[in-house]
Amino acid sequence: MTMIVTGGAGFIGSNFVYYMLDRYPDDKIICVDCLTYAGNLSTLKKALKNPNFKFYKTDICDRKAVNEIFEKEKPDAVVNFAAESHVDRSIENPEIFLKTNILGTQVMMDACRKYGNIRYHQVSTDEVYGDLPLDRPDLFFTEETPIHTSSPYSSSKAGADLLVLAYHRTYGLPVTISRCSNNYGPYHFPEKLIPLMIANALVDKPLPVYGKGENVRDWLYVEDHCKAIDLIVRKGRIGEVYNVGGHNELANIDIVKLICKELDKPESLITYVADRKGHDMRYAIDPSKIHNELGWLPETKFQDGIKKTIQWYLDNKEWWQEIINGEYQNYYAKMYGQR
Ligand code: NAD
Ligand code: TDX
Repeated sequence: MTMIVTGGAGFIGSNFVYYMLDRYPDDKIICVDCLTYAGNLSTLKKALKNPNFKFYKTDICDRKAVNEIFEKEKPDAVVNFAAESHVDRSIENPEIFLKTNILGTQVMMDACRKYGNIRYHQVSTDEVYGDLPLDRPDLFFTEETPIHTSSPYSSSKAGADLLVLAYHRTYGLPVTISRCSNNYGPYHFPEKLIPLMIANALVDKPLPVYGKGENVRDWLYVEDHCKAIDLIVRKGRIGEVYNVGGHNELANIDIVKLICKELDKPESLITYVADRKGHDMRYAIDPSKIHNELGWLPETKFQDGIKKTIQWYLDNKEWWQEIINGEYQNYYAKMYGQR
């Protein structure tokens, strides 16, 4: 099979590229990524040596360039990871989120239609369901939970999801959607909670916890997400949405304390800062559908996954230090300077 993977130079996309090259040595992976601040070619260094891997530095909104790739590579399937993915950035500047996340999705699906009704998978998020209250631990997101977004980011992802389902119903495009909870693991960009806290703790910088740190996220090791997507692409029912999550809810403050403990750093580094606007309280996925239909279960326990992740950041300092020494400094000063 030849598969186009968009956003393959980012966090989850790159983990997926490596997972697929390893699992299916005869398949071809064509990565399409325009290398925004979040995309990093050094992440794909090993993949670039593999003859079954090809990289195009291309914007998914660029219809002409996307069509040329489809003509040349003749893909059997497309998995769309490419997106603006950071909630805080979407609050500062929503426009690029609407462009990439919605219009980019449209361009990719139009190419799928044009070149033979190609199988299309959309990588979405649990954030499209909004949030759950902290005092109702009995509630979970199912695929039937109404879309009810909070941020420009989640609204753009929800818009894309609706478009994907519309392309299925209107044009018969063979689509699936996965809605996953928070991922963690190697190559996670250090603007996100876990890698940011690891990077700051290692140099004894303050650890900026939003609000009271009570917000809960449902954490999943990135490789478990990759396995779920692979299963859905190969065996999922066309036109369906699958929730992906590991029943692994943790409050932000507990994660930050755990990182301090693992790195032997004092909790006095923790600094409570102004809350995120519209901050979602709790995400929690009910993964029964993907478990019952496709046999998926998360394999990495959080205690093991977080240790592996911290070790990866210790072993790969040059990867993230190069990032935080660049434009990231301006980002950090703007977002955290006066907070
Ligand atoms: P990321 O920000 O680390 O990577 C995004 C990648 O997309 C980057 O390589 C970037 O260069 C590329 N990209 C952005 N705009 C592009 C464009 N216009 N054309 C081509 N490439 C473009 O994101 P991530 O955390 O790896 O998330 C990947 C996908 O998974 C996103 O769709 C996100 O919404 C979804 N998701 C993420 C999580 C999570 O916890 N990180 C959870 C659920 C779903
Ligand atoms: O400095 C911080 N301090 C802090 O308290 C940062 C960066 C985050 N937080 C909090 C906000 C959230 O409650 O930590 C939690 C996690 O924040 P993020 O890492 O920004 O992730 P989140 O907003 O939950 O969104 C992530 O999961 C769903 C991804 O970034 C999305 O792309 C995905 O769809």
